[in-house]
Amino acid sequence: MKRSYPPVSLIGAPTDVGAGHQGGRLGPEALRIAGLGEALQARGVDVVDRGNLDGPRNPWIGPVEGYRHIDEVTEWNRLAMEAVYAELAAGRMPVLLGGDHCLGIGSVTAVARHCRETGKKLRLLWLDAHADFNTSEVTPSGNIHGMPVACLCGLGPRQLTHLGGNAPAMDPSAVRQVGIRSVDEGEKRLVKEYGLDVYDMRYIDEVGMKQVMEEALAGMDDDTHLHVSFDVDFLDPSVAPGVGTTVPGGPNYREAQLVMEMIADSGRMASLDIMELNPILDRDNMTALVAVDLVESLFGKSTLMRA
Ligand code: NNH
Ligand code: MN
Ligand code: MN
Ligand code: MN
Repeated sequence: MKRSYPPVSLIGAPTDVGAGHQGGRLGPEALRIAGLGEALQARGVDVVDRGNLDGPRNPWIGPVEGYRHIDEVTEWNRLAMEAVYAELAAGRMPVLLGGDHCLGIGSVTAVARHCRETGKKLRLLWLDAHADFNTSEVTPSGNIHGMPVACLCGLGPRQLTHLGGNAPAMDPSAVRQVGIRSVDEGEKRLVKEYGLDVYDMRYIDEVGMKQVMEEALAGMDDDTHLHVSFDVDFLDPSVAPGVGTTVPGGPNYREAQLVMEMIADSGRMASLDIMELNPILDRDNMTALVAVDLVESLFGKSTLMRA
């Protein structure tokens, strides 16, 4: 089936204030150099690049009361939330280019608001090696990129949980996490307590990616808004070395393509984050090129063969 896509707006969020390595702030530019906009245009998608958000610089200091750079994180997320919301309200598909994954707070808070206002059901597909469900009490690092899903579910500092006015921004029952293979000790307890639907690598090994994605995408209908939050460290480090927190044993290139193809086939993706790319840790921009390749599949590149 040939599908047509809504017009896309690329939004750069060049910051690494939520991460434990510097360099993620170069991510948006690396994705542009890898040809993200042109690749989507070549697929017939109407693409506008809104340029970069302009937030505070990375102060590069240690955690205070369990959080690193919380005020800078809050300001970047406020900017991201407003930019993403504006695109959705204009009937466009926002594609947020990180930047570190703390930006998922602003992005998904905006999507959740849009869903409430338009009567859509939110489904959040979190592709990541990590559960990103830490709090200031259990975080091993204080880095807020390890906390966005918790914040979205109402667990975290007020300035982040209430970014959109009320908390929680979303219900944990809307979350599907795929690719998970690094969850911190205290974080595990919280993930269970909140009942997150986690498809970890063990489960992927056992039943295969096809069944995992069928399960993760099940139950959506015409009224579902699917938000895909793609942390590039979801991928195995052999295909995607350019991230700050690599974890061995991730999906290989073909498994990742299948994930993207099945999302494309669902026809429900209405917003997207591409997060955690760190060009300083990359080789010849290869991780950005792989990310662009996968995003092309998200927009139906491979489905032609099956028409
Ligand atoms: N769980 C670790 C932490 O909280 C690492 C998080 N890093 C990520 N998450 N890239 O996706 O610090
Ligand atoms: Mn809409
Ligand atoms: Mn993440
Ligand atoms: Mn991650």
